Amino acid sequence: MPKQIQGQYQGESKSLAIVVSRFNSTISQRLLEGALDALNRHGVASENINLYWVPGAFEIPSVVQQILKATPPHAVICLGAVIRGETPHFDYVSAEVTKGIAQLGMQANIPVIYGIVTADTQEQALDRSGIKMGNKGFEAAMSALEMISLYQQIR
Ligand code: INI
Repeated sequence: MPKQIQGQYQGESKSLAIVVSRFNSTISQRLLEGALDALNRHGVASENINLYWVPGAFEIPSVVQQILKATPPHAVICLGAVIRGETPHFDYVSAEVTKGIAQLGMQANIPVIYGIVTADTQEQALDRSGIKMGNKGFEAAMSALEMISLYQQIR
């Protein structure tokens, strides 16, 4: 039987940074509520959560980079919504934020969690932020706790 290593959902004495974009704020506010709910239910003290607001999803990676350089928490959760609409802006913004978060996650010693909803329509985005298909913010926070624990076990 192989030794199996997996993360636990243990929030006590864990510190988290949440970087959330104001663009499409109806959605990002819901993602934030989901994330805070998950963290609260798993024992993360609210004074151990720092919330950073940025104008749009494009700005998320650069702020995460600053957080990583300053005093890194146990994990960073990135939340935002990129909606296709009718401009090619969607493709640029969604590609950059996705690539940026992935690169930072690879370089950092802490988990950097991708909680960005990318959707064709606002309705689809709402579905993924608590209406029909779960809340991606809640899921991102759960992933953060699991990954913190997994990183600690690897060390
Ligand atoms: N920012 C988002 O977070 N979501 C979007 O859907 C979006 N679209 O499609 O334009 C968006 N654009 C703004 C962008 O993130 C930057 O804030 C802006 O370009 C300034 O750098």
